[in-house]
Amino acid sequence: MAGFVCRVPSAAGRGRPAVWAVAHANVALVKYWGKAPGPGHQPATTSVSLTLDGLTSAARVEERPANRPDRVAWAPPGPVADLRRFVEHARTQLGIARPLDVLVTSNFPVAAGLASSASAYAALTTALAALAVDPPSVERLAALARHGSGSACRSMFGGFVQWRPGEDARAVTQLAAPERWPLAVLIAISGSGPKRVPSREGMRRAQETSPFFDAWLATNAADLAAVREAVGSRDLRALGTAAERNALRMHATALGADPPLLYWEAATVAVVREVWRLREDGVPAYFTIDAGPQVKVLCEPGDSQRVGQALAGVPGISHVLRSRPGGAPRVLREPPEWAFASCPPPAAGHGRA
Ligand code: 2P0
Repeated sequence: MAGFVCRVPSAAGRGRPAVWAVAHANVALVKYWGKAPGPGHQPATTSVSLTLDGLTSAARVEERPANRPDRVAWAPPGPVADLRRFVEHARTQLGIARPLDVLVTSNFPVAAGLASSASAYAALTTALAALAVDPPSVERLAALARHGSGSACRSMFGGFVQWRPGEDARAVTQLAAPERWPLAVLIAISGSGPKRVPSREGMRRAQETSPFFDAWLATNAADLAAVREAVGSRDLRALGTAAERNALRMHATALGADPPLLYWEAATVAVVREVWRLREDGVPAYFTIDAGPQVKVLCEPGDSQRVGQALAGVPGISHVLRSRPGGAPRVLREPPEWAFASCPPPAAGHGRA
């Protein structure tokens, strides 16, 4: 795939090089789980996430000659209907006249509960904005990214990010920059196959059928306040306690759905117990789980070696990814090195614990 930075004739007869952008995944500490009516994945509640360094998607966009159709693709290949719809919507919003050639890829397992749609649509939004005649503010781009996937709006910022319902310019805001709190985030991988039920479907089913969903909505404000305060004071115990509580309540709505949703595998529960055992041994480590079997664990950087080894030793865990608070999306003039291969390896800096 060498020669990615190729040129096509522009309307003015000059070539415009392809644009690449990269964006990171995020993990929610107060989950987005349930939608409000309205276009572009409006959330039912306010969520807070942490952008994850090294879990990265890259998007390449290039203008095509005027008489050609859009060409959109995932690498490795995946369903493109949503991607195509998003590109059409974004082109209108950004005033891009020409047809586009779009390729999106990630350096971590897609559709396995690691929020690859968030980083993918954030990277794509950033790349498309680079083609806009009058590039909008990052707040407006976050509102646009939300049309691809709700959680993508949070990946438009680095560090701790809050997303609240509504269309106003402050709906998505950064609570703290990544360098303000250098936490370690370890991700225990227990299987990289596709999720049994995609998060969009799981969210819908829980909202429409779970008797626990109203309680989930009612507890959002308290969890949000606790997480915001913990981020402000860099209190890992307070942050972790609230994040665990919020994750388990989200999964309680899933268990109560009809038909029920159980995203956990045996290894998921074993990691949760290992995290609790570490705490009993005096190591402050806290978990959260999204719509998949993987467990993400927050701890102090100085404890990450010990925590990583403990997680890697849990039966059913194949490997442990290491991350930390990550930054905002970036535009590149050439592809990141890992995106040259069609099945990219994990990013540099991610090893097995
Ligand atoms: C979150 N998740 O806050 C929650 C926790 C999954 C569990 O955001 O339908 O892929 O595209 O808006 O963004 C995953 O949901 O859903 C998600 P859509 P999305 O991270």
